[in-house]
Amino acid sequence: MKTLPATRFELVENIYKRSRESLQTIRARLNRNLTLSEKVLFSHLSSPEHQELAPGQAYLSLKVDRVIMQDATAQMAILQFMQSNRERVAVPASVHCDHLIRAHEGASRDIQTAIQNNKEVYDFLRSACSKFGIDFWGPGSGIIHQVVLENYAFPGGLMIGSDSHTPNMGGLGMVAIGVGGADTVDAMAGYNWEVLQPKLVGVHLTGELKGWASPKDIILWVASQLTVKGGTNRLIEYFGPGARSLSATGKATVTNMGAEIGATTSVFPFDKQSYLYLKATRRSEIAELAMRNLELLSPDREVELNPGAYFDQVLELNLSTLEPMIAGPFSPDLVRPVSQLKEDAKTYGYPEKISVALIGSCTNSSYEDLSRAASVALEAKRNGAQVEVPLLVNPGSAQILETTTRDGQVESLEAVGAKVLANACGPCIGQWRRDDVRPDERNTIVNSYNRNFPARNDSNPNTLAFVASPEVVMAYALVGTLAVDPLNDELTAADGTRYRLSPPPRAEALPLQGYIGNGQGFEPPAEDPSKVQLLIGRASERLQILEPFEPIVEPELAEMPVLFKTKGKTTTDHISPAGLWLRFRGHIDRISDNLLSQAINAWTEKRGLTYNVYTHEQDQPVAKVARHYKKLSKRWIIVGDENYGEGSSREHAAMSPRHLGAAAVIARSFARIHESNLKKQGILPLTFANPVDYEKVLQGDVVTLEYLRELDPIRTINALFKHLDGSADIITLRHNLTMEQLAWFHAGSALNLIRQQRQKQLPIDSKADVSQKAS
Ligand code: MIC
Ligand code: SF4
Repeated sequence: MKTLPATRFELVENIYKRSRESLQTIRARLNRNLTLSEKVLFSHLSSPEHQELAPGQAYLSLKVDRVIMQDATAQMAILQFMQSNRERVAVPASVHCDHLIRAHEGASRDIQTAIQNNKEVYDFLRSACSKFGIDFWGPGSGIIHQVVLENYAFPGGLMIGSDSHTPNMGGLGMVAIGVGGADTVDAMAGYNWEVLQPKLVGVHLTGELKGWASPKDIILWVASQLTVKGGTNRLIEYFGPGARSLSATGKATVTNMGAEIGATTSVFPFDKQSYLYLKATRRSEIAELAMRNLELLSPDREVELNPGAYFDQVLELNLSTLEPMIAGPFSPDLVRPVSQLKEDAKTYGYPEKISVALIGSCTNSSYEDLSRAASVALEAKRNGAQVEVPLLVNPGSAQILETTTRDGQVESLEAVGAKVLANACGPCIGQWRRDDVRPDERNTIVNSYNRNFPARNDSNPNTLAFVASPEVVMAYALVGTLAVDPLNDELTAADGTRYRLSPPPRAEALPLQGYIGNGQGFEPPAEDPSKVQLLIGRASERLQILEPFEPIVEPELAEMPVLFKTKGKTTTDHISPAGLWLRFRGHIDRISDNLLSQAINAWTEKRGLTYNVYTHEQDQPVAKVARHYKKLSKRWIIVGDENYGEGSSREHAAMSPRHLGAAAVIARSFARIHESNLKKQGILPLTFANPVDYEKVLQGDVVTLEYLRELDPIRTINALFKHLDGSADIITLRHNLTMEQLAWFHAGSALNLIRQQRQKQLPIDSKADVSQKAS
């Protein structure tokens, strides 16, 4: 029988032991009570005695317990890991094949198609995992965050993952942080990993969810309070009796979507519910161990009694008064109660007819989620109703699908017309072959995913996506329009029966008969890695061995053209769209053709088109102009608006600009992961000291940047912007690079620095370039 994967008991035991020792040192230093997140972060410090502690200022150097990657980001992560010249990963790690499966004909056919179409990528990842000691989860096993929650997450641990929704594991008391692939390489190559010490936001939950309200509404409410940039460099810690009333998977929904407000991560204390979840997912020993170590896994008692003294900001939410919410279009913080949407649709002219409803994704596809949606479906069925619009369901994992098939939820959903897709990201990341609307048709969709940026789900910027809980999405599928409030209005079934939906009962959080179906698609690494050959084709259009980036030298910073100035929201989906481009995630040159193709040009308002400073041609694709500058050996810059790089962890949004010649991105402000990705890849992320100076950047400008030789204490740089009419502006910019990050820039990238350091340590004969071994 195949051994099922798991986090080893001894590993967790050692981590708790080490945590206890580190916390003793920290308590002696700080002499005050600690929040849960402080306990977990500080207990993972590489040097608890000497680490400078200053929220919002100090970089914490941390020992990571586990790394997770998904197939769309693992390719670059592993290609970079190969540059580090290490033979095995230094910490436990896993790769999950979930992003490359395209939804079209239903689960099993779509998985077969994916296996054929992505063969070389899967072969590469499988062989690399086997060789480097990484657990591999093949297509059909499930979505990374669900599978990791089911198998690897444990309370009090520190995990990083090359996906922004890694904080999902905060539902189980783990501090889990989304990062770019280059960061995962730090940990996998055996180095400490650094993150800016976040400020702390406490969310005090009281009361209990009632009626239609669900965990999704908690995070939508928090998003409405903090907005998409309000969580930047902040860690959100939930606590209080309301927190203890939520299931582990419900908590994971909340922490998962902390990514939508840019939070470093979010976390809940370990409690009875987390204990039960661990037990139900074959981890009784770890559950008992966690119970015995409760003080490491929950805040000190005084924190709950007097939160204002321990958090930089405290939000109060009484769950008993929470209403079901819906967010959108185009931004996850555009939130209102469901009861207000029909009016908003009229006021703002949203297309009322819903074209498709979708349930699932890593955020909302637990046993409890599908059970609640299935209860709504059952009630509708009893009233003779069917869905009015297509309803697509992507379960989170093989375990969820098999268990809910056995227990009847899948049948209830199918009975009203739902179609079950593969256990994968599917339409959540634009892997959706949509035949029902024209590619640019204005239309409305409703889903239980987490993001609703333009063009995300179906590459169509005219699709308006609204995000709500699975049960609310199910209700909308039954009415097919935003013009009806499905939770309060009277509904009519196809045969004319009038009925009202009653709120679904609180569902079982865990299956009474236990979970089944875990471990499908799992492949452990090889016992003898020397026998494994890396499979990477030479002429592949999907995979390209990475060449180290050349350092940017001082003379190159003179008279650099502004390639593009973005206006408004510029998420990583605008900078490096996913969907069809996921195909090229392992090929830096091919994927770079998508650069900024969804971003709005601040001068012309046109999407993805820009001006060539040298040929004076207007409305050219951004990548084409960048390639022209590269050919002329000119470095260039991007100018961004607020919260530039919001959303995902995909480092392609930093690597493509680097590959095509960017030296800097100057923005009003940055999202955390993207800013860090830029630094890692050797691009300077700079902000306007005076944000209104953004307005001074004109089409056709060339910029000369002061070279960052060493850290200037006030951390400003001057930039000379020369305009086409011969006038010029000197603009003061800020940077927040540390000495070490500046060294990345000087080396050409963080990885170049790792390689240099490692080459100094290695004996000559083990310095062979991995690229030559690959065939
Ligand atoms: C997303 O939800 O945007 C993604 C796709 O999961 C990304 C990762 C990626 O682009 O591969 C994320 O959230 O980091
Ligand atoms: Fe996949 Fe969507 Fe979750 Fe990203 S948010 S990991 S695309 S399911």
